[in-house]
Amino acid sequence: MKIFENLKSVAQKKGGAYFVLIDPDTRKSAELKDFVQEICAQGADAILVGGSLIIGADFQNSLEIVKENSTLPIIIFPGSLQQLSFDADAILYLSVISGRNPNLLFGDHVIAAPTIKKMNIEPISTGYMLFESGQTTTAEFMSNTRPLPVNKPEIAMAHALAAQYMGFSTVYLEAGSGALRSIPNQVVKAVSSYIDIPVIVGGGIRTPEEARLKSEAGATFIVTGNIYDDSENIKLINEFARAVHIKENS
Ligand code: 1GP
Repeated sequence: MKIFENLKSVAQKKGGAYFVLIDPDTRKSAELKDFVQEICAQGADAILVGGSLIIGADFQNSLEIVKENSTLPIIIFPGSLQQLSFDADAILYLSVISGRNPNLLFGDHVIAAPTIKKMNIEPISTGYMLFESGQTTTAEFMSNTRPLPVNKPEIAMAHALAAQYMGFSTVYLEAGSGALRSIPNQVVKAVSSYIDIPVIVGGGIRTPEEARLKSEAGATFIVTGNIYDDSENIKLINEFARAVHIKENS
């Protein structure tokens, strides 16, 4: 558990840690190289790679480029069993606990486990909780599950606590990539203060201020991805990182 333990220490020290998600479909090789270098130079804490549905990109090829250009931990955020690579340091070993799709609760995991062991990448057991966020997201559609309501924090709290009791290392509160609305701060707060394992929050976070409020609400790790589809925004990585690192920049 070296990678995840280190990231928890980073978050503890800085008041939160910031992850940038790379969807391999969104960048050509040359742009990907520059993007990875910017993520590292501008103070993010880890790189996630993956997508609910990858259509055009070659996952392994993208991972190679990320690895060649990164000084940060590289964590696969898998949308499917096809998204595995020797070039990652770790993988979010996701169970979609907000839903009741058996393969995504404990099915694909059985198929992937021997490969993950062979590849020697660190599995980070993650209770993945999809929330409704204003419209159907790719994650929701592809997982064939119903998202959690945002106006009933007690349901989310019970799911997260069950995840902790079952031994998950973390829970991921997910609004879905490009979500109209990110996870409400009061839901982040309700869940984070109710459980003892770290909370990852992502989906639809568009400004550093929004990221800071989630960090202040108790999120341990903040993820953004979509915002950088517009290359103009890449210069904002440092602002996001500083916003999440609330202990260093209060
Ligand atoms: C999606 O939580 C991540 O799985 C990031 O979401 O792309 O909306 O930032 P965005």
